[in-house]
Amino acid sequence: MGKTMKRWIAAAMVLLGLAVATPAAAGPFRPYEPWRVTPTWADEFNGAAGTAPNPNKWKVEEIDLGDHEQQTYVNDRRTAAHDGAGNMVLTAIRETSASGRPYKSGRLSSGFSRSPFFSTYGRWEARMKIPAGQGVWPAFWGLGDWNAVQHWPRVGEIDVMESINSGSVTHGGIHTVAASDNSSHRNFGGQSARHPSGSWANGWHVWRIDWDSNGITWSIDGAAWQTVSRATVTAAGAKWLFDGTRPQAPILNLAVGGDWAGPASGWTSQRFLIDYVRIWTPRPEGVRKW
Ligand SMILES: [Ca+2]
Repeated sequence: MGKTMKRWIAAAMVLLGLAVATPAAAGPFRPYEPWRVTPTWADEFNGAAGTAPNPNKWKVEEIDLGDHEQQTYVNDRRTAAHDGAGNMVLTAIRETSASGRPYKSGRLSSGFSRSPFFSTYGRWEARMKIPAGQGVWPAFWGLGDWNAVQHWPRVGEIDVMESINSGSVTHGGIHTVAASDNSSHRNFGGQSARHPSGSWANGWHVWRIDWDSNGITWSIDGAAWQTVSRATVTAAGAKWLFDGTRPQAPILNLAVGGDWAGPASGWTSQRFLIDYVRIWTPRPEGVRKW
């Protein structure tokens, strides 16, 4: 691709509110070396087959959300349970919910569990087998403390992995607010490389973020594909909501439909498998230098 074309695309991305991954200005990307972080929280999902998510780690949310999503998140072993083989399985099923939505599905949030877990900086990682199909929208992501900041996106959101439909690419980014009014939605991030054989839903993959006070880097299977830096976000007139005072809580869900993915069709059941969620925090001497 020519330099002019690259510049044009970069300009277009800025206009669209998408950050161009430009860590070069602040030095080369350096993910955390393993000894720079220490494990602080994890779920290996080793429960017996058919058992519920650990309530000390996850709240099975029961909620209807907007955006034309077609699922009701229910507390049901059919939509959220261990498989007995080391995985959590979130299943979307075509079955009318009590509120009249055409699908039921599962959503787990650590922030509303019996022992709410929030974390700042470090490494977040999950090994997952995502589904593909029209209208599927699996996600592993983080949300700030909703009880403290009952406003989206001022609460802050980090999407480690989102995939819609075919899963040919996956998405990662942040949602924040404009600095000017502390309210208007701004997002930064983009999509991963296209999977060489067609879909990231073809098997197990590991999605990760490395996060410190200067930015967040996304990777798949150990290969970094995007960095959104604090400097990029603030230079674009948006707030960096992802510092030490605003820890995030991990969430796993399998949404159906919505304005982004479009209405579901062509299937009656879809399974989103999660082998583990592991979170590390930096050792004091381990702050990444950019
Ligand atoms: Ca496991």
